Amino acid sequence: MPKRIPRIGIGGPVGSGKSMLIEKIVPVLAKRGYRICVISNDVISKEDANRIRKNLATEQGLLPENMVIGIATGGCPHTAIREDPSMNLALIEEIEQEHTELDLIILESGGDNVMTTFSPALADYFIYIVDVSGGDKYPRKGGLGIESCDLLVINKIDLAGLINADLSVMDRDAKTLRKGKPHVFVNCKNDTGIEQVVSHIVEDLLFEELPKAHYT
Ligand SMILES: Nc1nc2c(ncn2[C@@H]2O[C@H](COP(=O)(O)OP(=O)(O)OP(=O)(O)O)[C@@H](O)[C@H]2O)c(=O)[nH]1
Ligand SMILES: [Mg+2]
Repeated sequence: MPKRIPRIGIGGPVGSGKSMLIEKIVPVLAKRGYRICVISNDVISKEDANRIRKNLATEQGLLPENMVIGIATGGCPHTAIREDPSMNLALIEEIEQEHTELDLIILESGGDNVMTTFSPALADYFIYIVDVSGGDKYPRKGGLGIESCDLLVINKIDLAGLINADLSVMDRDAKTLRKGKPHVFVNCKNDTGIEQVVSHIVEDLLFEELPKAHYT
């Protein structure tokens, strides 16, 4: 029986920065020695997977090209990660049999609404990412994603001033709503908060600072 490779599920509204967060955390994790596979779910296209592969595999050589896989789910994004995750689970089963060397699988959900969650059968650690451009009423308005995720990422803080989003309000409301579970303010454009996100992943999911070997 192949080992279960730890899995992170990343969900959030359309355009909140799910793919870019992956493009930022993978280099940090890969440089620490973790061997990673990325599965990017999209409703119709495989555009995100192609972009992530080009950036992380082709240009940076941080993982093999075949370790970035696109799934065009064809239906509601949350169906493919919660109600019927069979497409993702079948793919993961194949990966777990053929790539026992892997330390981590990162799953990106297609962009969705505030009720996004991953089936526990699919993801062991759930990152929900919103961006400030929806206004500082998020995270106060809640929703399953914001409330139930293991780590809430509040992205695009560089844009806060442009839309009068008060980060201290978001900080206060995230603390209240999430009852102390962690959140991190991030700017994917200049890497603010990325190390913090990686620290949470290592401390809460991977449990080891320096694993065995590098891919290359
Ligand atoms: N200013 C700013 N732009 C960002 C930041 N993070 C991501 N973006 C931009 O936001 C846009 C959407 O980012 P993606 O990573 O494609 O978002 P996504 O959530 O994967 O989008 P879908 O998968 O299509 O739902 C892109 O144009 C990014 O360049 C950030 O921290 N600041
Ligand atoms: Mg994306």
